[in-house]
Amino acid sequence: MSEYFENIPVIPFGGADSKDPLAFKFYDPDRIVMGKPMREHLPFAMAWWHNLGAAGTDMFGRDTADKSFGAEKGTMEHAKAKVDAGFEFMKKLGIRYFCFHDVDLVPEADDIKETNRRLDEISDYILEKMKGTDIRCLWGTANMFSNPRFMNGAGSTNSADVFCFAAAQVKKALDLTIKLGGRGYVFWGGREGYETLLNTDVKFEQENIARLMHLAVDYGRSIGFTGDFYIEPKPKEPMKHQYDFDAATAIGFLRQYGLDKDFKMNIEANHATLAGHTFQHDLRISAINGMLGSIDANQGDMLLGWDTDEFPFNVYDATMCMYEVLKNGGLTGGFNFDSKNRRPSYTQEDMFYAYILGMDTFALGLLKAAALIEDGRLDKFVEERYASYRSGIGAKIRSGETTLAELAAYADELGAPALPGSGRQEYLESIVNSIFFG
Ligand code: XLS
Ligand code: NI
Ligand code: NI
Repeated sequence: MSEYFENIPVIPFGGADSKDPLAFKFYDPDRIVMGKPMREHLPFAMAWWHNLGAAGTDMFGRDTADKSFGAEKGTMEHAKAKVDAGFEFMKKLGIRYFCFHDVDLVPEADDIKETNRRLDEISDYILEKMKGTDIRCLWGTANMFSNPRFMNGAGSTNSADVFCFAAAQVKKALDLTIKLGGRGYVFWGGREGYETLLNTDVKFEQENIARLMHLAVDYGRSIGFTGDFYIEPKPKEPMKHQYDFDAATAIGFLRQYGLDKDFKMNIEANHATLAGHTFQHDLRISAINGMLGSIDANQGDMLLGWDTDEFPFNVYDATMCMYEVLKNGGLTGGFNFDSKNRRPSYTQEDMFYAYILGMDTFALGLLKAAALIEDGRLDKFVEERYASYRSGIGAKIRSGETTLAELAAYADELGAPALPGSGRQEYLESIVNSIFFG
């Protein structure tokens, strides 16, 4: 088949007033924002698993969408049809990156040698497709959570044999990532956690996860991988408790085991909210630790307690995300739409509408975040808020040139401090609204 999405044109930029559902309203790749074209601010990626794989199945019902792309599922012919459809999709939307798990690319065989042979075949095929395009891999990863062998985890498994299979998959997925020009390699520890502490040696398991990561770094560097490794934190699901709970926990883990030079965070919006944080919180924590690497762009549902992986629609959240990204000087990674259509949005058009929504939401977020920064009132307020540390006793505290006794003496003399100044939250929120809608 030469074209899979026959009724879909190359998606143009139509502008905010456009009523064309198959046009971007805000994503204008060439538009310059703070000195750089939008496309460079927003390296968007297609998630192979959701876009070419997920077909609407949930716990209560089977597929609603047809993702066969004209081939029989579970065959190499289907794997290749997915490549063809995926590249057509990315080209039509102007998306320059994709992300994959090993078993998103080919059907897994019973024997790992055969799976790896299939992976060689499909990656040759993808390389061919990449020729003459600027489409590259953003990051690759190994699926170490679907196969029953990983029921007790991969790095954290109680079985040394399973640990070896995890190592084998990481090795192969790293080979593929490098072959496809990947910028990064992700560890999402879906089953690296526990259901009950009654059967779990947490210290042992965490040491082994770190061991697997060290082995991956050593191997990756030895074959010339210069990109970043990422941890993608998530607090739970499928396990009751996942060790990479949130950015702060994952960063502490990386430092404890000497992995912090090679790893950064891949922050997923829906994971941050599952951890009881805002998306912006986990981005900020990563950024201030020099570890904001990449983003899984999606959103959750306030009323549902799991990873619903919705396409990002919330412009406030996207704006605060882009605010963090701009302040971080960009990302070494990109924006992977780890998002899926809702089950009743099962047509081909819906696949495009979803990406148009997501890309427009982040384009709007970029524009509004740039406006917030250029306006300057938020930055100025924050700067002034800490002014008491710029001179006198405050400056001494910051430079470490004081003692607890000196500070106590200072407090004695003062008797009581003045109240520390209003936080002005409502005023600041109204600035944000005026920038959004003014
Ligand atoms: C699942 C994760 C997963 C990772 C890649 O919740 O988001 O899709 O992004 O393994
Ligand atoms: Ni997720
Ligand atoms: Ni993800």
